[in-house]
Amino acid sequence: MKASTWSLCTLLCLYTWGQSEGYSRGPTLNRVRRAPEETDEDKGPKKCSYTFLVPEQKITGPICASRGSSLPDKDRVTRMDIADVRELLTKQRREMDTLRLVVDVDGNMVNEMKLLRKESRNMNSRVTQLYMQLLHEIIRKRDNSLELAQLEGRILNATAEALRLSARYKELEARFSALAAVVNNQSVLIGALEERCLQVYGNRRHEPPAPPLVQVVPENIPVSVPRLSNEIQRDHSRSISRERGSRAGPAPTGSTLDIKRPPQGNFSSEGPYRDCLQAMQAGHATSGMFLLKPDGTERPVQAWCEHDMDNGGWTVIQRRKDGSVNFFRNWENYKKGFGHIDGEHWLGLENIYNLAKQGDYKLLVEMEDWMEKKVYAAYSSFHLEPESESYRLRLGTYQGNAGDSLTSHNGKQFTTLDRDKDAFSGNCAHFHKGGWWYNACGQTNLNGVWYAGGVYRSKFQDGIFWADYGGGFYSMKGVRMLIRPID
Ligand SMILES: [Ca+2]
Repeated sequence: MKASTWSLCTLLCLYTWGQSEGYSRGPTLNRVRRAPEETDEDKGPKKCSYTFLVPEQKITGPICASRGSSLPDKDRVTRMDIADVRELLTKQRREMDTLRLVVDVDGNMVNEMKLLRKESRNMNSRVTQLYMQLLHEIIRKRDNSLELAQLEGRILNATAEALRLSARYKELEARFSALAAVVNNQSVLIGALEERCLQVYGNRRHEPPAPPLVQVVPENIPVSVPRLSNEIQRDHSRSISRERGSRAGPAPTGSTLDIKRPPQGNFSSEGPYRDCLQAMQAGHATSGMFLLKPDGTERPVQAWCEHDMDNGGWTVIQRRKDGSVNFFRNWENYKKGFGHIDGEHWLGLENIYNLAKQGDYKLLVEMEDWMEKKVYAAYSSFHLEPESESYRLRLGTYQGNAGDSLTSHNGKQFTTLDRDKDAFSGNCAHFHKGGWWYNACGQTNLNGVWYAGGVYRSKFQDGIFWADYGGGFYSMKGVRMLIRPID
């Protein structure tokens, strides 16, 4: 802008100076005007002209114009110049406006650019976030696949272990069979040696042949191989064990069922009832001792009623649990009953006969091995024939998981040491150490000797055995025989 002003000023000065020199050198502004002709004629034919090229500059400041006692030509030139300059100014103002507009537009564009940049930054951060999520997801999946692989490894290990245990179990089973065979052989050997001894020392007396042994390795083997033990829990049982060596056999115990025992704990003084089902129906829902008086009998009998299983109403007719009662007894004892109602006992053949003849009864045999596994054998019907028939056993069909070892005794009479009703040439009660419905002699005797530990070693199978569960040389830890009217 200053440059433009300066140019104009220079122009005006030069013009003024040209006038003052009398156009001696004939300076002319070719754009503006020429000097009057009379002046040119005065000067003669010699003419000289200058051309000033004024750059087009924007003029915004004041324009220097000389006034005063100037010539009319000078005034005219100046006015025209001013008009030119104004036009120039207007033009430049327009340009300025245009530029301002451009600047405004540029400003908007800048703002837009800023917004776009901001948006871009947001997008970038969002993309980064998504990328991190993706990365995290990939890592997580990789971890999952690692865990899956570990789990698969564990399953494979467990399977291998199971196979190994299965093989081990089979091996132990084979060893058990071998040991059982050894036990059998040893029993036979002991018998032979004993016989030899008697022959040598001339002490031999007449001895009835032993009954055949039942199977030693049954279908059902108790959960694990139990320890081999011949320990008998109670002293009186040990005396039986000692007496086993003598050929005469032990004398049976004489005491009968302890009915005079003072009532305690679970004893109910109400009743008597015809059986435990009636006691339960009379409102006694708790298991315990009750007085029962079966139809047609004169004296009540104490019995244990089991109400905590299978709808209740069960009458216990026999129980073994700890070897506290000797079961090697005579006919009279087995007829009347013996033992303790809240512990080991035999309810008595006459009582059982009287109870079961009242209606249709069923029998349940509960057994527990030395691994505390419980099994059972149920018979759809049960009753005994009268004493004149030696309380012959009458059973229905079997159902259960212990195996059916009692059906072979069905229809057999009861045998005790002093009353031989079995099909064997000798007395089964003598070999099996307890009264039972023997055949010759049979697959089970739940009134035998209570041996601790399960497997026992004896010349005869005189434990509490159930051949289909554990075999003839496995003595059960616990047994209960219960009867109940059929629903
Ligand atoms: Ca016999």
